Amino acid sequence: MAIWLLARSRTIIQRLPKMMPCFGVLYHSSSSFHYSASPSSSFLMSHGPRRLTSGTTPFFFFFSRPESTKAHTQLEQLYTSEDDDDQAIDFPGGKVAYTCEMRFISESAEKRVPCYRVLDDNGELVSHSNHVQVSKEMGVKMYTNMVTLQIMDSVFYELQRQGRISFYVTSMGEEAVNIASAAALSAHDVILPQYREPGVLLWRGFTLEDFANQLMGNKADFGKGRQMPIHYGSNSLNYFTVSSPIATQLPQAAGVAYSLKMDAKNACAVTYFGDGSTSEGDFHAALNFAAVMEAPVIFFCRNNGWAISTPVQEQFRSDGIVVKGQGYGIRGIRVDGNDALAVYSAVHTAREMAITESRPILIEALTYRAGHHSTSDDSTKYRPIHEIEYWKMTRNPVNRFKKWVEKNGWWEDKDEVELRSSVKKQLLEAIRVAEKTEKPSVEEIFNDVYDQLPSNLEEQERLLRQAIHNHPEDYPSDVPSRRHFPPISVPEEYAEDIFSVSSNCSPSANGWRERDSY
Ligand SMILES: Cc1ncc(C[n+]2csc(CCOP(=O)(O)OP(=O)(O)O)c2C)c(N)n1
Repeated sequence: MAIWLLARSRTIIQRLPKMMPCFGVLYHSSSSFHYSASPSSSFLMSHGPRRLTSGTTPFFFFFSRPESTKAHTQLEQLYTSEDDDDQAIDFPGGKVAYTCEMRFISESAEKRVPCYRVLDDNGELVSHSNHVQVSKEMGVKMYTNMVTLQIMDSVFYELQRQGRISFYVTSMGEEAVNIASAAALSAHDVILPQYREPGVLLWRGFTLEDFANQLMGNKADFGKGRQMPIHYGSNSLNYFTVSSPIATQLPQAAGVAYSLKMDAKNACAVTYFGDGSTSEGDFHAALNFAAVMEAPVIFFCRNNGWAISTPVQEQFRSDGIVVKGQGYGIRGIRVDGNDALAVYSAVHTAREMAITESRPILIEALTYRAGHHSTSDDSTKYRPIHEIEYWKMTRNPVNRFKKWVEKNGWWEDKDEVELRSSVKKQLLEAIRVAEKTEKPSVEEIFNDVYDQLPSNLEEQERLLRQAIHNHPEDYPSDVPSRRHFPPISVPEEYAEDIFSVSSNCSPSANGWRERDSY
């Protein structure tokens, strides 16, 4: 009887989703790695997370989880056969077949995972290429953005060499990765970047003035001058601010994606990172969390061969990054990152899958960091110049895409000349204005974290102002100081260090506070 009851209750639970859709519905979708269907994007809206409320009853949250995202059912299909049911261990997470063979799983597959491409090096469509169509308008916009990014890189890099900004990072060689991936997304998708994806922000509408303001750390910078150059961010463009510690953006992206899913948004989170970032614990935590929570997030890895001076051969022993997805139950694809059409197609399709099937997707884009790591680096010290030249010339993603738009009759030499001269002009003007714009005032360093400034920060602010007053030659002259402070009282041990330098400036003299700007 007890067994019958147990069996019966199991059947009822299994059938519940069909009887009561609010308990979640089982959907059929392909669990293979080949994806060709284009499911409706309204799927999540109609079948996404549901919240039931009924009078005074408590809240219940139910998520309809597409069958294909359940790792245990996938594993069951992989590792068990229906014939030898009694030859399997019924383990939490699914049955596992027994074997009498002592066989260790190989550390690598016989063949490396192939790389999906659409265009060959001459910008010709490869035969039988399976890709998402790109209109003339889209193709031209992608190309002009790639060129704009190239020009930004060369001009801002020079600016740093001239000492007019303190630091810069180029995206040279990764223009297709930047622009084509951005083009395949919706403006509602939330971006959690590393630092080598300014093209995504450019595509979304961050202006040349916005870039110049951030690099100069002036009053118009959205970050109020608090960050090093290249730490861009924009609330309105759904672009999280770049943070220096690598890979921290990955678990955050899993969380953002989970929140988008809870709100049944027709959007996903997209996070970018380099091959080096996959050695951080955050990469592994993020993938596992996203897989288990079925979070709609695209993990976009720019495998550009190098993490500063560490080549990928010294970074990991796996077949790149794409295979790591499988270890966590995440679908993935390896794509030619220098082929804009392949990147566009892969991201476009990944986005559909992530949202409609509520699942994470891992994309590994094979590309090359054709510039130095940053303006603090000289990459010729650790890699051969001919390797850099090969990627810059033969495998250049911008040239390859240009050939394709030209072959389509969408682009001519005169368009190229006009575009390059107009972008350069706009950029130089943006820099001229940004350079003249006043810096944010000193108090901005202390604002926006606490509602009420705690006493220790108040004290730090006073000390900073004092230091600026005592050493004005070490601080920019265009930093205004507005906040008025009551007379300072400083503990004796600080007083000696800070105030001994200037005789006419003591805590009680207070003369320095009357200056308007430093
Ligand atoms: C947690 C952390 N460790 C180390 C660093 C120093 N660091 C800055 S960039 C970088 C290399 C990152 O390489 P990769 O992720 O491959 O990106 P790429 O620069 O190649 O685009 C390292 C180690 C850091 N910023 N944060």
